Amino acid sequence: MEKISLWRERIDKRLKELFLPTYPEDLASAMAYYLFQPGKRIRPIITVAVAEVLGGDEEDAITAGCAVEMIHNYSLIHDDLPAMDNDDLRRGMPTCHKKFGEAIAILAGDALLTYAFEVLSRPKVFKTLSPQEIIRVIHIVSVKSGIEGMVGGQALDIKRSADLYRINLKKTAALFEASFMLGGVVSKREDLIGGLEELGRNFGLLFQITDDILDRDGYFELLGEEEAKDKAGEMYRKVIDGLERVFGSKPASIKFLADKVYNRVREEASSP
Ligand code: GRG
Repeated sequence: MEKISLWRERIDKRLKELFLPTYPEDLASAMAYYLFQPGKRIRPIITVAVAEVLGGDEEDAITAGCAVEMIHNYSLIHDDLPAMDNDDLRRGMPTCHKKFGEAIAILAGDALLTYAFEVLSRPKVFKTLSPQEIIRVIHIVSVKSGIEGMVGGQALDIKRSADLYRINLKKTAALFEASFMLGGVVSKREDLIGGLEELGRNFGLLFQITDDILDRDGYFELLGEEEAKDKAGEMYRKVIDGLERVFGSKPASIKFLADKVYNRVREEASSP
């Protein structure tokens, strides 16, 4: 979809404008390493897609989404570390700690997380948001990325101390909840925030289940291929039904994103 490619280009451009660190050189390079690799940018794309449907300022949505993208990339740096998944490759390239060493990779993750909040609170970074709305953005991003959200989910995952649903709800879906909710805040539609949060939750769970099916772990291991695919179908339908409930229609751009995520396993199903 043409519009989504254009949003992705604008997100990449805005990330470059917002990202200013240059010193210490190795730390700045390690922070930039994942952030400027060609990721899908699905989280900021969701924020701008929601804002477009609700009449919010797209550039402000992109800015808020860029902060979430920084947090997403910090989480990948830390997730790849020897103390966590101990991965050598990410997106087909050496992981951050393989390239820069473990200590710098830890610090790069820390600095990218902190930098997201520096960006969100930077003077005049938003054109249309009041100070209260900016605090609302910061609060949503904090809650969804911290102990109540992604970091809490990662801890549950490491300890295997909750069921897969609860782990995924926090580890993966929380940042998607933030992405949908931020589109609502930028559009000054506080009345829709609960619905957007639920939509983000279901979208995030769909994203994680399809990822598990492709990687043959998580839900794939727990339920087997057929049931995991049924579960993905169930989550997809929840997303599509949620669109109608929240927006009163099925916005083509958001439906396109849900289709793209779900099609990853639909196509899988038809491949030998
Ligand atoms: C270390 C605090 C901390 C959290 C880690 C994101 C995460 C939590 C772990 C990564 C491993 C994993 C399977 C996460 C589930 C979410 C997921 C599939 C992330 C990958 O996101 P994509 O596909 O990545 O959007 P790109 O490369 O497109 O940016």
